[in-house]
Amino acid sequence: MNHFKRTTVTSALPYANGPVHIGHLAGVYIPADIYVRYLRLKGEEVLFIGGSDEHGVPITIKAKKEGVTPQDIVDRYHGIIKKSFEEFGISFDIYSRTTSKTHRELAAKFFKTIYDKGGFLEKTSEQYFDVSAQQFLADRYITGKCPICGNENAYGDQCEACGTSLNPTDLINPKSAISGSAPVLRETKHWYLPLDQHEAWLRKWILEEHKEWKPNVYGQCKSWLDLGLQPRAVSRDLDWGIPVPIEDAEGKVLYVWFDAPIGYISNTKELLPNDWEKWWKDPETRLLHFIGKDNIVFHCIVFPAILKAEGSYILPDNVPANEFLNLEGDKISTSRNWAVWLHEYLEDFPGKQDILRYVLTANAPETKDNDFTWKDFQARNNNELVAIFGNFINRALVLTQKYFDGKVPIQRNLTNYDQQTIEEFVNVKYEVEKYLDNFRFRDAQKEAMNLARIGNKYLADTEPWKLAKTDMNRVETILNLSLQIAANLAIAFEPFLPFTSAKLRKMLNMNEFNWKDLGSIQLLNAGVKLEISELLFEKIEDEVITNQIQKLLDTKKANKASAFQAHPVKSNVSFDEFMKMDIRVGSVLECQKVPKADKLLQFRIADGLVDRTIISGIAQYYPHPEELIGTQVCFIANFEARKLRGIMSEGMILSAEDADGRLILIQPKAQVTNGVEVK
Ligand code: B3M
Ligand code: ZN
Repeated sequence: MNHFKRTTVTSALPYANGPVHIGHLAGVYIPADIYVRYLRLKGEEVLFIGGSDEHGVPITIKAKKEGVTPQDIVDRYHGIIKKSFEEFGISFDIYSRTTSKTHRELAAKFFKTIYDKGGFLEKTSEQYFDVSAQQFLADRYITGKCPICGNENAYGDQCEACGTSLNPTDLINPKSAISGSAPVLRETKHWYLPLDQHEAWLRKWILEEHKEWKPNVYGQCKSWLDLGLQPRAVSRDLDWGIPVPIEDAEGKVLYVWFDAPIGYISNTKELLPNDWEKWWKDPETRLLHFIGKDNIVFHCIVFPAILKAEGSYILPDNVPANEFLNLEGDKISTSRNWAVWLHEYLEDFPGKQDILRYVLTANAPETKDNDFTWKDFQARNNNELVAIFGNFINRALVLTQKYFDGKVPIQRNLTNYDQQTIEEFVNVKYEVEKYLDNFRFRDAQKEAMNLARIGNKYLADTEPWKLAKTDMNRVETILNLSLQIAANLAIAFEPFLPFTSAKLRKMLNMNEFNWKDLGSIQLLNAGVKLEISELLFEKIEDEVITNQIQKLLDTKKANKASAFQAHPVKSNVSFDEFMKMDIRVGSVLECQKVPKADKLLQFRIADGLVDRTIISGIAQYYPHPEELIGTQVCFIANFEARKLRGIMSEGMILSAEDADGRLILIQPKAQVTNGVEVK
């Protein structure tokens, strides 16, 4: 690690088609910000790059829905997102956007350089074309009947009813979402990044040379690499994006995942027009990408392949991706409005950004998905920030006010107990560093909190208020050391709680501070007058929390009502019609993921007669399919057999769809004979 001269830190560029919520903060922006602040405090050379991702199909769809231009959409949300980040103290050196001129030029130049080197494949394929609108259709612009579950409104890339990922040509009776007409297949030419040709060096680079990457990141890369990489198209037929900069490419733009990561570089260039290259090309620069888990393949495989193909750039040294944050036990979802939006939080909790920062770090989804709950938010505020951190600072300041007129008292002879306390908090520094260096932010923050615990214990054990009657010299030393601990807290918490640290520094009259002073007991000079203290944190009452929970319950209710409206009761069926459907129970003999289809599970079912294979689009809800072996499921035995991803599927397995779209298998509660009917 030491051979690096400087560090370039990037954090994922959020799509500018909606505001940001706590999941974004917890997964990406807070960890990145903590890390950058830590490096800055250490005096290291570091650059923190952010920006909005302003291309891609979802933005065009949103614009169409609202009857405005895509540019209107990104202008609106870029502003909202940028403001939220500022308000939460995310300390970007630049927060720009992928519609900037610098970016359009640089992304085009990237493409051209790779193209000129012969780094792309050119391939013609058949894609759906809307004749009346005279345009090719992005996958999301095609709807039709899902071949798996029969949902009439499946999209060309996915059926949202059964969760299956699809190709547009899988849809039965495809329709254009633009004109409603049936699209036709037409030939179109695109450029592909031949990832298969990059596979060998990627394998070596990741699997052998970066074993230190977080297990969730390394594991995802390994499974992608083990499945074998395929060429990926880097262009699209779309009218929103950066035009493919070569001849004969009319109507074609760069694929959003080609241009977006280049945005990190463009934004650096915009910030430092004459000095950007060393941040991206010097092997002595360490490049780090902070992202969420859904972006791993793009940052660990696709973007490195793009950089390598271009030829003059460094590759990331680490990609500390996080898992997802849930909210009160449910997946955060924009469409279901199941989120705590940052701009709404600020309305409800003005000035309390650090509390959210603290709670999100304490619960960061570092190794697995994690849950945010309002009760936990309250408990962490009341029992940790108020009762431990705030309480210690308040006691140290109030006592100093009382006995020394608010001036830092002198430090006299240290006792053994003082020495012991000092040793403990010097040790905190090394622990915090160790965790921060390994991107373990929750543990780092927990360790920093120990400083306040040590301070509280020190005051409780030494009881200066009792000594004040007999031994004022001793009281001087005790309060001096307590204030030194308070100053240490201001340094240790700067990366985590920047607003609190600034307040505390002001109270303690600390002008200069840096990381290497952490552990020192000479941070404050005797005689310095402290500012009148204000409370750093205040208790959050039950009522406030109940209100937030009620707000979420209301959302849930509204969602349930609209789910019923979205799926009204279908028209009646007669008994005979019902009896036509042959539903039976069978045992799962085998169950595994279908290769290269992240939503599909392949079952082998013992149906009491012969065994049969059934494909079901539930893989994302059953991450350990082997655990289903031996259980019984219900299936439609007389469902017409169909071929899916080259596999004959002979039936349909039944699941219940929860309000949030989650699919849960219908399984008999007691063991029954395989092949019996469900009536
Ligand atoms: N905008 C995806 C996302 O927000 C994408 C990240 C781009 S990083 C270059 O999840
Ligand atoms: Zn479906």
